Amino acid sequence: MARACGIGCMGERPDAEEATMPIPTIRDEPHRAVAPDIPVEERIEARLARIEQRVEVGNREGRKAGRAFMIFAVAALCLAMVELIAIAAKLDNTSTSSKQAAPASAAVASATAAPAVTAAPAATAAPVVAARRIGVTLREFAVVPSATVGQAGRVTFNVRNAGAVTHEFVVLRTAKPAADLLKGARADETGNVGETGDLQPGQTKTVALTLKPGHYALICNLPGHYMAGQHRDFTVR
Ligand SMILES: [Cu+2]
Repeated sequence: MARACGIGCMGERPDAEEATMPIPTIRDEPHRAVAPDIPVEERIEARLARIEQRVEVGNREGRKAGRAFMIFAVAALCLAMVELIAIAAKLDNTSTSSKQAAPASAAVASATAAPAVTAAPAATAAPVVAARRIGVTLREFAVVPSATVGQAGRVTFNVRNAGAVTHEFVVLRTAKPAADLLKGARADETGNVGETGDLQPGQTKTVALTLKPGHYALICNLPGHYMAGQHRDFTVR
């Protein structure tokens, strides 16, 4: 009896042969039942074969489901691995960035510390920072700018007469030293690039000038004031 071995023999047949074989259904049974000429043994055998086939179909479906589950499980595992790697990378990044943060803050500390070190000699020496806004104090008989070096371009002079008499503020572009401009009783105003006009005691006026690099003289040219020493050298870089 070829079929007697049952479920255990299923592996003997190749899958391709199984696939082409028609699978009998329960609806076939009444036809067989109305044929009493078929011997009982054969009918049992046929029924066994059908049961076997059904079991096998079930098995195949089960295997398919198993394979699908395996694919799903592998995919899930892959996703989990990818996520784990991503988290590990993120952790690594944060640890390296925190490592980099330390030198960065150290650099900031040194950067802020550096001017403090250089500030001490700068305070004793003449100011060398090219300024765009310069405060100027006028008094008898001096011109006192907050900086003697201006930055080329737009320079704003905020001029205040801190004296007891009227003064003026004149900017001359000249190669000569501010003390060497005397022509008669006053300074030669050749190269005048701007001035405030008369400033009464306590008065303040702002003059914004576009200055090219070079040497300048800041003076008050009211009668006798320049000769009295009311002038100052100024440089634009
Ligand atoms: Cu003056």
